[in-house]
Amino acid sequence: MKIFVFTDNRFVYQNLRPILLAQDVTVVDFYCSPSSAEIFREEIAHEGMRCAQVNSDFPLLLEYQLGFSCHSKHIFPAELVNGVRCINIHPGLNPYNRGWYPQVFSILNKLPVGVTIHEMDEEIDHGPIICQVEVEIDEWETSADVYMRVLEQEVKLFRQWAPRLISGNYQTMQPDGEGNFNSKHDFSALCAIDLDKRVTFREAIDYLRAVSHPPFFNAYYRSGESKVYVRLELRREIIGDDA
Ligand code: 0FX
Repeated sequence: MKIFVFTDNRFVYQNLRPILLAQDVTVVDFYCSPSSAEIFREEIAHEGMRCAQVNSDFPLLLEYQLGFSCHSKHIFPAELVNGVRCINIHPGLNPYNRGWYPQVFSILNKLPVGVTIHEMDEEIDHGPIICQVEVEIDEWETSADVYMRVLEQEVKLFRQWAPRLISGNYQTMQPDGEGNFNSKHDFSALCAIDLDKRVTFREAIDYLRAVSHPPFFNAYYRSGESKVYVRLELRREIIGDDA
């Protein structure tokens, strides 16, 4: 069996690759988008990773029997998802907050987050679910905290399910409705702070922890010619019953 993996995320690549290489498979080829070539310089030079444009180079992918999108930033074309069984490893709990940075939106809109492994169809983060696991969000967590736990669960779930994902020996379930979707543009719009907007402290803290993800600076407000970036740091101290 020949498998391709498309990824633009180095952590995900480094953790899922050994799991896939340990399976009983003839060929596993790893691809990244040309825009990720720099972050995968070492892997391209020494691990045989290749660069391809999934939407124009898809004919070469039609010769595989199974494809994985492991945080690939590019949408698989209809010809590919209809021609090859394609599986998406997604850091969100479908159908809630499909699309860009699910945990950011889940901190804000309180919809569940987690990991979903699903068969791909022509829509983004859509299609029959193979398995998923929810990750709870605590009140003291930022986007970065939640994301780290989501990735831990993602690696665990992928390890548990890898043989079945490869053999196709699983049953799928339909997502619980269409849910909701957030784009890259929605995230950019979210990052612009309106200093005159009236909110409660709870809402302000929820907003700031949702957009806090070091090393990135996301949220900002404008001051004259400048953008001023804001990032929240939270420290939790357990005080016990008597405090
Ligand atoms: O690869 P990935 O973890 O996932 C993203 C989407 O969230 C996911 O739904 C899609 N399937 C996949 C293809 O792309 O994203 P990332 O490695 O670019 O970023 C990881 C986290 O870092 C993100 O959840 C939030 C945070 N981040 C990232 C960037 C680039 C920021 O807070 N600001 C940023 O500018």
